[in-house]
Amino acid sequence: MNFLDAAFVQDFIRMADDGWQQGWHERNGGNLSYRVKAEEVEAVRENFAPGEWRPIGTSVPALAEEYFLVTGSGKYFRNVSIKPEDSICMIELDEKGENYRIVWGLVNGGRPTSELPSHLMNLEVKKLQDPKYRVVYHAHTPNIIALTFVLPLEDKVFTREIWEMATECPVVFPQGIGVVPWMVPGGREIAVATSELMKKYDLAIWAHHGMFAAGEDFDLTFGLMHTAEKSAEILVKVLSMGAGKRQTIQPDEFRQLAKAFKGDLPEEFLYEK
Ligand code: 2HA
Ligand code: ZN
Repeated sequence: MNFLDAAFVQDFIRMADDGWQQGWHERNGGNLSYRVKAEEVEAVRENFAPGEWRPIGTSVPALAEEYFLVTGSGKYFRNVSIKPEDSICMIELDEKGENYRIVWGLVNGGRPTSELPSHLMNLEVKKLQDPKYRVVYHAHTPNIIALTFVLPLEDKVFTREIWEMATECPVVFPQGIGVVPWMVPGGREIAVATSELMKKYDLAIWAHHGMFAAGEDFDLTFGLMHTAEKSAEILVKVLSMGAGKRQTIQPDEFRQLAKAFKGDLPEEFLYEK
């Protein structure tokens, strides 16, 4: 099968384009990765032209010998649907999970996303918890970023505030949201901090930078990012009106919501303000 005809490749490209259309991917901002299923690898294997092994910059033994579709470093989300073979690549990991090689894509040269350590460490944490998780998405979502300048950089504050601004939020991400303080992007240190939070959450905010989302498929992961960012937009509007909140969803109402949706909302986020 032609690589670009594969459904998982088409779905990846559509998600990148959806993110671009949301305005979350200025220039080369943001990155996307997908842990490819074994049968999907076999369906496109005839297209592979393996390159040289290179270090990942971290170690992800639980992902050894797996394949990933990822955006390229310095590449623009704007171009993913226009010239995918130049903008994205498929990589294979070695038997230790310490090196990768490109097997398809980036036809004009280049490397996988600068955030490859964060993507792979997050995908590893998620796979170990639940093998159904396959997608990790990083976007520069402006309203979440704006809030990192005015709210305390605490999981419990961001979770509660984002939950309050849209009733669907606690239903969509009942585990909450983690917050990483400002750190230098692109390396192992921020990857370790993010993957620690991913043990508890599906969403992690990078202060003054953006957000990471993890999910089972493209729709769920994009939907998660979209839902949190929309709720942040509502909070930005409310704060901008200057009067503060006259009324909001109360702790007991969150408990009723949890009951109605047969879920569980951790009490740590339902404190009295
Ligand atoms: O430029 O978003 O975090 C890609 C990024 C780095
Ligand atoms: Zn970024």
